[in-house]
Amino acid sequence: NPFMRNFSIIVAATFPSWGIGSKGELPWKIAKELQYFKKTTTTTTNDKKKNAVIMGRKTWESIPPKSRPLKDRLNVVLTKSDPDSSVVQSLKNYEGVLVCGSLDEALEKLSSPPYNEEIEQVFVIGGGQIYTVSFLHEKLEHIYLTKIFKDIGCDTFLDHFRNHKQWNEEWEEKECSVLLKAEEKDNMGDLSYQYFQLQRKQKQQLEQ
Ligand code: FOL
Repeated sequence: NPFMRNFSIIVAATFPSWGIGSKGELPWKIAKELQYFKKTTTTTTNDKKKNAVIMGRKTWESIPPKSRPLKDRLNVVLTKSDPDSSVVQSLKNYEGVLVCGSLDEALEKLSSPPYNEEIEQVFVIGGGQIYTVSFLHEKLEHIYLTKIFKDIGCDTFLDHFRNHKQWNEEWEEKECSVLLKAEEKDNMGDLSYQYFQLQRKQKQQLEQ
């Protein structure tokens, strides 16, 4: 579908082990990094528009109940459960949450009225299963990656980067003035992390 819209991924992962989660939660607590997530996914250039965040059902459940739906953003939750199931019914109790059966269905809905006018940017925010599908999608444009330089024990990984060690042949760090560096202490001790923006390399660059 040529009218399907582009989207970005936003993810924080341990580097170089590419862990993203443990026991259904984020395995670290970095308040400033979460603020960066909030700011990046919420900010729009047109103040009449909102962004959309697409997530899997398990990621929805991992967000603290007081923080969900993520405010000032359209929350799109993916589940393969039957529309009549209790999982889907309870999701529909939340106002402004859109439930879809697949990433493609979500992107198609976001490409048609009223969302095509109301929604400015689309972010996939996880988790593991949804990132895997997203990395293979031709409409994926940018990756907002936070590398956390610590080998924290995880049970969920960014399989695409973990398995394709040559991922940096396909993706390049975007030249951007807002490349931020940060260091902060968390409750597990010293932790350093860094924000990256990746974009797909041009065909010509790939052939070199
Ligand atoms: N990407 C990045 N860079 N960092 C993340 O922590 C992250 N987390 C997810 C997806 N992509 C990410 C999924 N997990 C909240 C909690 C977990 C979560 C995503 C979001 C959350 O509570 N967000 C609030 C911020 C609340 C706060 O500042 O304490 C929000 O409004 O976005």
